[in-house]
This record gives sequence, C-alpha cells and structure tokens, in this order.
Amino acid sequence: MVREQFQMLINGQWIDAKSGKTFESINPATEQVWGEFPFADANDVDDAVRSAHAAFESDEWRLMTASQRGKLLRKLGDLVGENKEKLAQLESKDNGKLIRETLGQVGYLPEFFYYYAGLADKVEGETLSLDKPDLFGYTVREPLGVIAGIIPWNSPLYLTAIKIAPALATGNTVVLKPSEHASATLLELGKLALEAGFPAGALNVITGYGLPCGDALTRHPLVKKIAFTGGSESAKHVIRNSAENYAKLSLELGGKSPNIIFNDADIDSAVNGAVAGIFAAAGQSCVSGSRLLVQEDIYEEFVTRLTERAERIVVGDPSHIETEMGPMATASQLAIVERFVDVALTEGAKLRTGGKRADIQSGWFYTPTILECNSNNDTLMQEEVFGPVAAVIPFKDEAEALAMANDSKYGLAAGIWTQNLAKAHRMIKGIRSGIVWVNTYRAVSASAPIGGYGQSGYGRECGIDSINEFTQIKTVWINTSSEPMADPFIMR
Ligand code: TXE
Repeated sequence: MVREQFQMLINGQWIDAKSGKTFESINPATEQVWGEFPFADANDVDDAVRSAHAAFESDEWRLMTASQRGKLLRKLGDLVGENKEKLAQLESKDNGKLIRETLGQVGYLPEFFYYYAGLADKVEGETLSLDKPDLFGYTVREPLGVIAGIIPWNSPLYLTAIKIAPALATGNTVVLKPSEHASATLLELGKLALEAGFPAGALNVITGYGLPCGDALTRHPLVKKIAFTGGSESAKHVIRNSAENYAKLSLELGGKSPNIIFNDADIDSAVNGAVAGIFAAAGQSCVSGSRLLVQEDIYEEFVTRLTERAERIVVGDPSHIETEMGPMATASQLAIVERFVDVALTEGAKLRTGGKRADIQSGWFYTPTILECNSNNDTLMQEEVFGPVAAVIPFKDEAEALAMANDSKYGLAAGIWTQNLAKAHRMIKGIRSGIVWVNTYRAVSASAPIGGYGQSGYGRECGIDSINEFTQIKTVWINTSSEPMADPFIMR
C-alpha cells in the first residue's frame, strides 16, 4: 500500500522534523499503515512556539482589526465547507470514524468559524462605575499570546475548530498538536488557514506523541494557555506542566454520562436517544450516554427494544455510507473495551448482547454491547470505557435516579427522557453536569458552551464564554482632575 507522506506546518512552511524521524498512522478499518508524519520533539516544538510568538508580536497581526480577523475566519469557514468531502474522507481513514458522521460533522464545522467570525469585533470591555470622582476607569479584553491546542483522535476537526476559532478571533496565535493517531486533517486545516490569508505563524501544526511533543509544548515558557481535550491521565501531566509556564488551562476530559429514562418517556424517542448516546462514534465520544438508568416498570420493555436495535446496527467499513458503526480508533482502545467487558462480567453483570469483537476479517471492530449492572458501584458504572458498551441499571423513583446520576467522579453530560415538564426541571436542577439534554442527546451548537463538572474538567468551549477563556482583562485608570497629583507623603 502506498504511504502518504506528510509534513508539519511551522511559520507558514511545510517541514520535516529536525531529527528526520517519522511515525506511522494506521487505518483502523484495515490495520494497514497509510500515512507517515514528522515525529516532532522539543526542538521542533520550540521552533513552532517561537514562530507563533513572533506572529503574535508582529505588526501584521497586532495591528489587524478584530473585524479583519473575523473576515479571515469567515473565509476559513468557507474553505472548510468547500473541502468537506476531502476532509471527511481523510478523517475517516485516519481514525475510523464513519464517513456519514464525518460528513455531518465537517459539514457543520463552518458554523463554528462563522460564529466566532461574527463575535470577533464584539469583544468589548466595560466602563467602570468608580467610587472616586476624579478618576475614570474602563477595562479592555486582550489576547493572551501563544495558545497550545492539544487534540485527541476521536473528533480532531471539531475539537480543533472549537479551540482555534475563538483563539484566533480574539487575536491569539496557536500551536496545534493533533493526536499521534489522527494528525492528517489538522494539517489540511493548516493548509486552508494559509489559503484563507492567516499570516505565517498565526496557526502552526506540529505532529508527534504526547511524549516528547505534547509534553514540551505544554511546558514551553512562551505558551500562555493550554486548551486540552483528552484523557484524565494525560490531563494530570498537562496540569503539572502548566505550573512551569503559569499557563491558563481549559480541560475537556472524560465522562460517564447518565442517560435517564423515566416511565412516562416516549419510548421510541428514548431508544433512539440511547442508541445515539452510546453507539454513535462507536461510543468514542466524551459525552457518550454510557450509563443507562431506566425506571423499573419499563425496564424490561426498554432493554429488550434497545437490544433489538443494537443487534441491527450495521458494523463495518466506515467509508461506506450505509455503515452505522465503525471500528475502535486504536488497537489499545479495542483492548481497553475488551478489558472493561471482562471486568463487568467478572463483577456479575449480565450480557444482553455483544461482548465480543465483530466478525470482520481485519480492523479493530467491536460489537454493540449491552450489559446489565447490579449496582452503581460496579466498575462499568463508574469508569469511562470510550467504546460501544452500554451499562444499564434500573431505578425506582426520581430520587434514586438523581442519586445514581450524581454518584460519579465525572460530570460532563446527562440525558433526561420524560414527558413531565416539572419532573424534567427538577432533574435539571439536581444533576451535577455541564450539559443536560432533555428528550434529545448529543446536540451541539457553536453558541452552546461545552464543559464539565468534577473530573470531566474545567473551562468552557463554544459560546460567548469561550471568548473569556482566550482573553485577559486590562483595567485602565485615568486621572481626570485638573489638579496635579498630590505628593503621597504629605498628609492633608
Ligand atoms: O488520550 P490522551 P488516549 C479518554 C478515553 C480514552 C483515554 C485515553 O477514556 O480511553 O482518554 O485515550 C496528548 N503532555 N479520552 O490515551 O493520551 C496526546 O498526544 C501533553 C477522552 O488516546 O489523553 C493527544 O494529542 N500532551 C477524550 C492528546 O493528549 C499529551 C478523547 C489526547 O490523548 C501528553 C480521547 C502529555 N504528557 C480520549 N500525553 C475526550 N475528552 O473526548 C498525551 N498527550
């Protein structure tokens, strides 16, 4: 098989790693190596960060008006839309995500660039109401400087767009590090950013592993903020590294999100919501509805219907439009899924369906799996699997559902299925998570903040809040008195 060769983007130039080393990317559906990428180390990271820093300090970027930056972002959004097919196919090949999912996700991506393009020239400070008659005060929101974007493999383009659009809109410059398992589309995005007219160095893309590349990037003294999406263990390293450069941090980590189905729910809708929650993206989504809490009087009916639908899911080649579930993105993710299912069975969970690799010759495919758990303390109810494994458990009443939902170290998302408006509101109020979906699941929008409670991370992406994440406040004091400033050592 022909291997595609990639270079990385530093200061507007396409280059190899200084060491000349490369690493391979494997197509999860075929297990064939298809691409080769520069293996960036601390030297390359230093070049990339310095290039972003120089761009940040340059007159071209510093003096560019916010509306001009907005125009560049709008152009980038247009280019992403025009290149939708190519980007969608590349992402599907690199991480095994379904083409029908990547087409949908990339097709919607321009909206994120347009949203922040529109916001760019609406970032404003405030006039302060000071308790000092001769002083006038106001605030301005200013960019931070170089932003490090650390991206995982599950939805690289989407998770990048929601970082770079607000970062660039507010006048920062960026060094992106894609996951070693899915680098290709971010390099394409780098190409489109240059084509859109962003100056050299405003957006750099370096390819490499967490160690040494991500590590060197997140501890670099010129990095002012780290926007990280990934796993909890890597996040701990990143938090420690941020102490080296006092960088601001936003962390979007894992979840064990409860999808709660009440006995008065529209069952057809709830089954579809449960399927979307756990089997979309083969469960490799931070907001997966991986804990299914079902009220006891509809429990058997619901689980039977869910099982029937799960068994009809078409697992296979992600590049075919009719396929409904693709492979695990990496061999290690497949091993993680297998391990969790083994642990669940050892702990006494009952297997309703799945629980094994799919019967497909090559590729890291797993079957849609439903396991009935005995207690919310079971490993499968508490730990993130990041695969197509639904942990199901019955509950008696609202109070028990809420207690189980909140008995988690995570708090990223939650789903509530009920026709009772008052009950939905009580649950919304009680649930500790950054997102609550009522009678729907996995909806996203550029204007809707995403982020977690607890160990799901902190900081918010998307929405107006994200502007605050990428800016800092300068407070300005102006003396308006006609009198000279008094000598501070003379008491009056
Ligand atoms: O993620 P990593 P992994 C969860 C999911 C999964 C687990 C592990 O449960 O099973 O995490 O996945 C970079 N300094 N999520 O190991 O390693 C890395 O190169 C700086 C949830 O693949 O966290 C990649 O670019 N960077 C999640 C990025 O971190 C480091 C999505 C994420 O990879 C680093 C993915 C270091 N020391 C996994 N070590 C979500 N929230 O959606 C690694 N990286």
